[in-house]
Formats: sequence, C-alpha cells, structure tokens
Amino acid sequence: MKQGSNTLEKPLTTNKHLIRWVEKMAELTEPDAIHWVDGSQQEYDRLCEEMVASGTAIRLNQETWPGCLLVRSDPRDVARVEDRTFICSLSKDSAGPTNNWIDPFEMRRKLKELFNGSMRGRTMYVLPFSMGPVGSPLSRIGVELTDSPYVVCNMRIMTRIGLPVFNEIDKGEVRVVPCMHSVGMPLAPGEKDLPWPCNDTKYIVHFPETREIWSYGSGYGGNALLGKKCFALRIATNIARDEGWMAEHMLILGVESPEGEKTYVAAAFPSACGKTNLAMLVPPAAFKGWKVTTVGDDIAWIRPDATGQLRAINPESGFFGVAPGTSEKTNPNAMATLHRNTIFTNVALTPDGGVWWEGMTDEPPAECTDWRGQKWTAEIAKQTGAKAAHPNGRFTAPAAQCPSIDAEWENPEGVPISAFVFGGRRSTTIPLVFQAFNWSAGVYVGATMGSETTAAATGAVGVVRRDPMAMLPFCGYHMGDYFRHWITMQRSLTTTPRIFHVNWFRKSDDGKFLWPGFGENMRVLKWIVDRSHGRAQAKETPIGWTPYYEDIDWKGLDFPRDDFEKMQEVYRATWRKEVLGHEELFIDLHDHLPPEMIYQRELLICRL
Ligand code: SAT
Ligand code: MN
Repeated sequence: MKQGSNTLEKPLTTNKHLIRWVEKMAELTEPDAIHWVDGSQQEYDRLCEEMVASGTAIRLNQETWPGCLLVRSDPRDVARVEDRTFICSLSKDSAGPTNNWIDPFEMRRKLKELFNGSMRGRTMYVLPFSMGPVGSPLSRIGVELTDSPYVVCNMRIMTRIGLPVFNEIDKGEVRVVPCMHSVGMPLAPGEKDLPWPCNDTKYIVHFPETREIWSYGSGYGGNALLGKKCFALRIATNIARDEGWMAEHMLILGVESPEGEKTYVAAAFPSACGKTNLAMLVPPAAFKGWKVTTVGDDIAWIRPDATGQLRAINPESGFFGVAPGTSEKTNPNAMATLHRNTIFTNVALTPDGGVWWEGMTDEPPAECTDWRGQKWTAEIAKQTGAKAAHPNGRFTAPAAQCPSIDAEWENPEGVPISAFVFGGRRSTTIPLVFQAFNWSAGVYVGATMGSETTAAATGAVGVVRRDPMAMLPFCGYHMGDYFRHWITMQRSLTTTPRIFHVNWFRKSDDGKFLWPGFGENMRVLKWIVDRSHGRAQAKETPIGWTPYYEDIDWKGLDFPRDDFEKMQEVYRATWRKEVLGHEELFIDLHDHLPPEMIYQRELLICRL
C-alpha cells in the first residue's frame, strides 16, 4: 500500500498476528484506506449514509420503515454460485465428489492474482465477528477483510461484530478464522463507482485444513457474508468433525405447551423451503396456550453437554430471509421483524418509499419500481413476465426484533434438542410426516433427503436433487464421512433425539397442495413433540412410524380423513423407485459410506 494514499487508522486490536495479517493483505489488495470496524451504531449509520450518497442504497420512508434501506444488486449477482464454490483440501478425496475441488497450491496462486490490487480505490474494512454469543464456549470467531460497506452493514445484523470481538481476540486464546472478501472491482483514480460493484469472475474458496475463506467477485448473500454458509457451515463442519460436535443447516424452534412444557426441535430444509416460516410459526387459534418460539432460522451448532444431552446455539444474530412469499398471512412474525432496521435487497420500491414483493399482499401496488430499477405494474408483469422482486430477494433483519424470539436464544450454553426434523419440497411420494425407527435409520432418512430446487442458488428450478441433510452445498468435506460423523455422534449421547421427516409440499393427482401448511404445521409439530416424549401413538410402515388420523390434533380444522390418508400413503412401488434415487448419490460416495447406510438401505428394501 502506497504511503500517503491511505488514511492510517490505529488498529483496534493488540493482536500482533492479526495486525500483521491485515498489513499483508493490504499490501496484496492495495486499498486506499483501512477501517477497523468497532461495530457501533454511529459507524453503522455513517456507512448507511455513505451507501445512500453513493447510490448503492435507497433510504425507505422513515415513518413507515424506520431505519430501513433498499439495495439493488447487479442482475448478474443475485444468489449463491455453487459452481464457483470450492473446497480446497490437501487431498481431493477429503473434499469428496459433491464438492468442487482445486489443488490448494494452484488455488492460492490464482487467488493471489485475483486479489492483487483488487481493493484499489476502496476502503478495506477489518470486520471482526463472533458466530454465537461473544464468549460462549460454543462460539467461534472470524475476521473478514472486505471492500464492501454493504457486507459490513449486513454482517452487523447477521453476526456479533466490533469491539467486544476484538477484546475476545486480544485475550489470545481463540483461533481466528481469516476471511478475505473482495467484490473484485478496483477503481482507477477518479473512476466513478457503480451502485453494485462485482465481477463476472467469481470464486468462493475454502481451505478446510488452514480454516480460511477467500471470496472474490460477488457481493451477495452467502457469497459475501462470510460468517454464514462459508464459516458457520463449510468451515465449521470441518471444525465440528474434529472436535466432536455438529454444524448443521437447521432452524431451531421451541414448542411450549399450555402446561409450560418446553421442547426444542432442530429442522433441516434446503434453502428457500420455508425454514424461516416454520421457525416463526404462529399456532392456529384453536391451539390456545401453545407457543412456538424462535432460536434460529438457518444454522445450528450442536454439541453434547457434560450429561450427554445435545445442546444447540444459533451462531447468527439476524435473519437473511427470502422476501417473496413472506406476508402477514404466511409469516406475521417475520413481517413484524422486518419493519425496522432492515436492509432489503432486490425487492420492489413503492411510490411512498416502502417495499413490496410478490406474495406480500394479495393486491400488488398500482405501480412500483422493480428490483432492477424499472417501472413495474401488474400489466407489465402480465406482458413481460417481469417480477417486481427477484425470487431470491432478501431481508436482513435483527433477530432480537422478532416477536417470537425465544427467551433462551442467546443462552451461551445453548438449548436442549429433543428432535431432529428433515424435510424438502416433494410433490409426490413422501408423506406429510414420519418418524425414523432409530438413530441410524434417521441418519439414513437425512442422508437420502431429496428436494425440488429453488431460486436460492443459480441453476434450474424445480428438479428433484438429493440434498443430504440440506447440506449438499454446505458440507466442507466428504459427504460419506459426514454421514459417518452423524452415526458416531450417537456414542456421546445419553438421550438420543428422535428423528423425523416432513413434507408440506405433497400434491394431489390434480396438482393441488394437499396440506394447508404454515400455522397448521403446528399439528405435525405437536405429534413430533409428543413422540419425542414417548407419548403419541403411531403406525408401523416400511419407511418408519406414521401417525394415524386420530393421532393428529385436528381441533379447529376440518381436515378430511381421506386427504390425510392420501398425504400419508406409502406406495411400495413408488418407494422402490425412490430407493433407486437414493443410489444416485450413494454410488458416488460409496468408498466413504459408513456400513450403517448400506444396512439401512437393505433393511428398507426388504421392508418394501
Ligand atoms: O445466500 S445465502 O446462502 O445466505 C441464503 C441461502 O441460500 O440459504
Ligand atoms: Mn440456508
């Protein structure tokens, strides 16, 4: 970095390794200035103001949307890029066939090239963050060096950042995960910046052995907010395997009965399959006295405590939720959460300075500005198919603002987990709910999970893909070894959580959803909770335990027995085909598959 061309700020840490690393990275990327992020409100406000001034962000109507901003990304940078995501372990075999692998030495050379001068004309922010409450034994710390103020502001909502984290680092006892991020668009002297700088060349790179992340070319979501999928899942799965805990793509919710019994459930669904809605579920009116509380909506870090009980924390402190489809009807808690201090990305702007997206209200506004900044009306949409909001448009909102937030959500010890739930979008074959016979059968259920793809990642939408534990894009090592880790975890447990599978998306022969979903999912949750406590009845089927019609609490809902039977039906012939689908992934993973997976498949085939 040229002296004089940069503002020299005093480091906010005394940690020599950290200071040295920042200097080295500044030499590589050549930013104009370095800013040490303290995490204060004033700093956040200033960055927001700068983004508004530069045209990156639009301030919404502060009366109706206090503290809210809208940002529009480059249309070529709207979702995670899985084909540009790499696990660069020393051996290709440890990354496994489901991850993109490039030799780490080759990749380092490539990254050096890409990052060389990549921050010219920009500020490099030194952003310390804690995944999990600062100081919790389950938390981990990272430092992200980024040239994007948008990333800093989003990370302030999604994680704990700033001075308290520098203080943790200065104690000298924690290992810091270094995270490099550049949008990859250096500015020549005097060159005017774009509202959303990014680069067509994108690399989202993980070095599992050295626990490092390097991200280049994108400013969006999981590509750029490196605490989320990169750290809390891809790197954390590696740490968790080595240390005997679990990093999972799971929401965590609490179910409280009228008698005050509290049960925590962790559930894995692929991106954009309704995790946020389930985590914030509002029970139907007839469920008087029942409460569902939210601990997290995306990621769970889970570890056995001294007594052998699994306990989970949400490593995040905000929600990066899919906006389209979110409404007072589908998720009133999310709507209440996102009404202030929220950053919206790629949704529509209404003439009165508010936001709108498909599904937010039954009636679209007469006119608005779409996520690309163009005029949008229902008429235009009809003619051109243009969406007001991008299908992966997002809200970044503080978890603490959520009306259903659990009283224990920041408990440094985590909350006790009684049940795991797996689920996907499946229009056929998979019943509304079933319980696996035991832990290894449950691991098999999770390992063979399938889901129809969504807009959360680039690529085709609506095709069934195997997505084990909803971790296909997020497991930072060989998927077969990951299944083995799940199997082994049981040995450190005294009470084993029960494992379930749900599917809200089964359709009738004429293509209609059979299940109303949303709040009514409470009925399924209640059966899951009851089963976890060894209470409710169930019927044995080839695939697991399923509820009889009578085992579901139907109060307040007139749901025909016939429809329920249709939803729960296990067709042996269809399931035999389903098992062939399981093979698809297992063939690729075979040399690392734990024997339990093979036995479970054989048992299932025999029962069918
Ligand atoms: O873009 S994110 O990875 O943050 C969201 C998601 O795909 O789940
Ligand atoms: Mn997710």
